[in-house]
Order: sequence, then C-alpha cells, then structure tokens
Amino acid sequence: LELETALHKALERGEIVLHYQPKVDVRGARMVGAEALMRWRRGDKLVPPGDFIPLAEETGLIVPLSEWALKEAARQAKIWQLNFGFADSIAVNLPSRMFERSDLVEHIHQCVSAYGVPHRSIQLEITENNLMKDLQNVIPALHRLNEVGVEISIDDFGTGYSSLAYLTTLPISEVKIDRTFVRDLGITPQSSAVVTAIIALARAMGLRVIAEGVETLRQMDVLHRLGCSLMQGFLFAKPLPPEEVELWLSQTV
Ligand code: G
Ligand code: G
Ligand code: NA
Ligand code: MN
Repeated sequence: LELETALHKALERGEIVLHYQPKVDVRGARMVGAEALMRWRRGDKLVPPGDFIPLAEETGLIVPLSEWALKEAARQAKIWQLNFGFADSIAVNLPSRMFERSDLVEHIHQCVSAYGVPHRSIQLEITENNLMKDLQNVIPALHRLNEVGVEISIDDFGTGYSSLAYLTTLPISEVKIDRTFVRDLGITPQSSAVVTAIIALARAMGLRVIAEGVETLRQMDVLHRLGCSLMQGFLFAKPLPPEEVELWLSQTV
C-alpha cells in the first residue's frame, strides 16, 4: 500500500519519466522511430518499470500512467519534429486495460491535438498475449485507431498462441519478433526456423517486421540475411533519456 501511494504521488509530482530506445534500420544505420519506456525518478534512484508496472497493473494505476505516457510521447514528438525534423513515430506500450476503455481513441486524439502532431506520430505496442486475451475489446479499438492513422505493433510476437489466419484480419502494421528468438539466433536451429517463419508470415500479410533484443553483430547479421532490417536492442542503444536520443537525431536526420 505504501508503494501504491508513493507511485500515485510520483505521477502527480512529475517523477515518472520516459526513456526512448531507438528503432534502427540497419540498411543505412538510420533511426526510424523509438519505443517509449517508463522510469520512476525516486530520490536519486531510477526505478525500472519491472519494479512498478506490475503493481500499477494490479491497482489500476496503469490507466493514468498510460494516459500520461501517451501525452508525454506526443509532447516529445512535437519537440523532435520542431528541432530535428523527426518524421517517425514514438511507440507507447499499452496494457489491455487501456483497450477496455471506450474513450481510448478520443484520449489519443486529445493528446496529439494538444501538441499539434499528426496521429501517426504515436504508435501503439500491444503484446500478442494481451491482444488475444481480450479480442472483444481490442478489435473494435484497433479498427478505430487504424482509421485515424495510429499504427499498431504486436509486441513479443511468437510467444503467444494467436491464430495466424485470424491475425491477417486485424488492422495491424508491424510485428515485433520476441527477444527470446533473437537471443538464440545462431545458437539453436529452432530459433532461426521461427524467425524465418515470422518474417515470411509478415511479408505475406504486408506487415513490417522488427526484431527486439538484438545484442550482438552475429544476431544482426543473421536477421539481416533472413530479410529483417529493422531492429532494436542494446547493440544499437539501450533506452535513453531524451537528451541522448537527440544526439542520434542530430546525426541521422
Ligand atoms: O524498460 P524495461 O526493459 O525495463 O521494461 C520492462 C518492462 O516494462 C517491459 O515489459 C516493458 O514493456 C514494460 N514497460 C515499460 N514501460 C512501459 C509503459 O510505459 N507501459 C507499459 N504498459 N509497460 C511498460
Ligand atoms: O517487449 P518490451 O516492451 O518488454 O521490451 C522493452 C524491454 O526490453 C525494456 O525493459 C528494455 O530495457 C529491454 N531491452 C531492450 N533492448 C534489449 C536488449 O537488447 N536485450 C535485453 N535483454 N533487453 C532489452
Ligand atoms: Na514493447
Ligand atoms: Mn517486446
């Protein structure tokens, strides 16, 4: 309960911040977007999301936290657009609770309008498991988001049990190959079989495919050879405070 109260106050006091992990196109080593990841500045410590997101999910605080993250991402997109000609999107992770809300699309509309950025400046990541867990609420939301130009990326792809035939009917733009498959690339033949299949599936469905958790040159090479050139991972950059992302933006735009 103490942590719950502290987290609630943290949001009010502006102690929650977003860090951003660049998404890279290895053809040309260009940054092509970024994923926003929450941090809690608690005193002189930076609390990682693993230490407070689960509690936020249990208590429902994840809803105001996510609403704040959407607004903050729109604000950051505007700054980068103005100062660096940033034309890509910032991805925000959305828990399934946010898809239960009938006003999700309206809230996103308000966030982008408040800062005067296009809807495509915000991308949403939803995990494959959350997607499949709540299709009834998620599907109508995906359609409405697609209509206004907010792209959806399926996070942790390959770890769930989605019906692939079913997925082809959803308005999604991108699948993110889960890091567990990336980790074992070049180590186990199964991982490259899975990655090959995901890339073929994404192609057939007309989706972008991005690999997360890329840590080594070897993983990068295998992915590139298999036809995946979009990547994210410690090999390129860890999640960075905005000032450090700006070093990337000033070099690559
Ligand atoms: O940044 P890090 O690797 O520590 O993130 C750990 C976990 O916390 C990841 O599963 C990530 O998706 C989740 N997470 C980080 N930021 C957010 C956020 O803004 N919203 C939600 N729902 N989850 C987040
Ligand atoms: O899928 P999810 O949204 O949980 O991914 C975000 C998390 O992944 C963050 O906690 C981030 O710090 C972590 N992450 C990002 N790049 C890498 C990487 O190359 N290796 C590992 N192990 N974790 C990573
Ligand atoms: Na994610
Ligand atoms: Mn993921």
